[in-house]
Amino acid sequence: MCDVCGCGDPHKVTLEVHASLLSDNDREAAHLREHFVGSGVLALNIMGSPGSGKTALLEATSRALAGRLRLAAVSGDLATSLDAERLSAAGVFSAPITTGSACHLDAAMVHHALHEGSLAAAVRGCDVFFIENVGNLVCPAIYDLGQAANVVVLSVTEGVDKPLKYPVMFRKADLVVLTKVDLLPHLPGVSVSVIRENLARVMPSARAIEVSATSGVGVSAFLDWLDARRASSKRA
Ligand SMILES: Nc1nc2c(ncn2[C@@H]2O[C@H](COP(=O)(O)OP(=O)(O)O)[C@@H](O)[C@H]2O)c(=O)[nH]1
Ligand SMILES: [Mg+2]
Ligand SMILES: [Zn+2]
Ligand SMILES: [Zn+2]
Ligand SMILES: [Zn+2]
Repeated sequence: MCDVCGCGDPHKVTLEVHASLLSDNDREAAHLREHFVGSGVLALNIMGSPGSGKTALLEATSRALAGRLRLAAVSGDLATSLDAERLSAAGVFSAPITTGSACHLDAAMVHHALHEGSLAAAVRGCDVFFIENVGNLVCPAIYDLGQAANVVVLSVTEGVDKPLKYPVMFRKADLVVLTKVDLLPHLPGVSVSVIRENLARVMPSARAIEVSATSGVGVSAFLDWLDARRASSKRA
């Protein structure tokens, strides 16, 4: 799928090339982190499967905040600016990053977007910068984007086993947002307590909240987490 990280063809991208790509990325991510920390912005890497509800969570967050925090975002997808348009309509200053064939965002893509047009000023002046990654539970986990924390969005419609099947992603999560809980009555095979047990098996200190972006249930728990992260970043 991706000829940058080599996930589509392990013969094309050798281990050495891969290691050097990651160290280039780490340098660029360190520079991005200086941007974010220097401007007092909480940068979050929002990851999860396609359709898990990443954009919907950010839309619901913006609506629930009703202007209390200034929000900016980039949305990564292979094609289209649909998510950035949705976020703009929900009151988030947003820009798309179209990756073409890459199945993840890397620090250079985010840095490039940051220095384009009016996004740089918006990010400098915002409280929280959401980096909505390409929908994928594998490759986005290995690219540092200079973020302060990783949020993994996991919808209950994906089944209970995903933490066990994609442990690298969940191990790196600072917060898991279990979304679409309004659909649980229609999913007799899905138990939130089993999802939580599976998260605990792969996450060092599992932290998960339950949200429905559609009904708004649980969005306030995400706002509380945002406030706590902002406070701890400021102290640091
Ligand atoms: N019922 C329900 N549907 C949701 C919820 N969150 C997202 N969706 C729907 O799931 C689909 C994918 O959501 P989207 O935000 O585009 O997912 P993304 O690809 O991860 O950004 C859309 O049709 C949303 O309306 C939720 O909490 N409850
Ligand atoms: Mg999206
Ligand atoms: Zn990949
Ligand atoms: Zn990739
Ligand atoms: Zn720069």
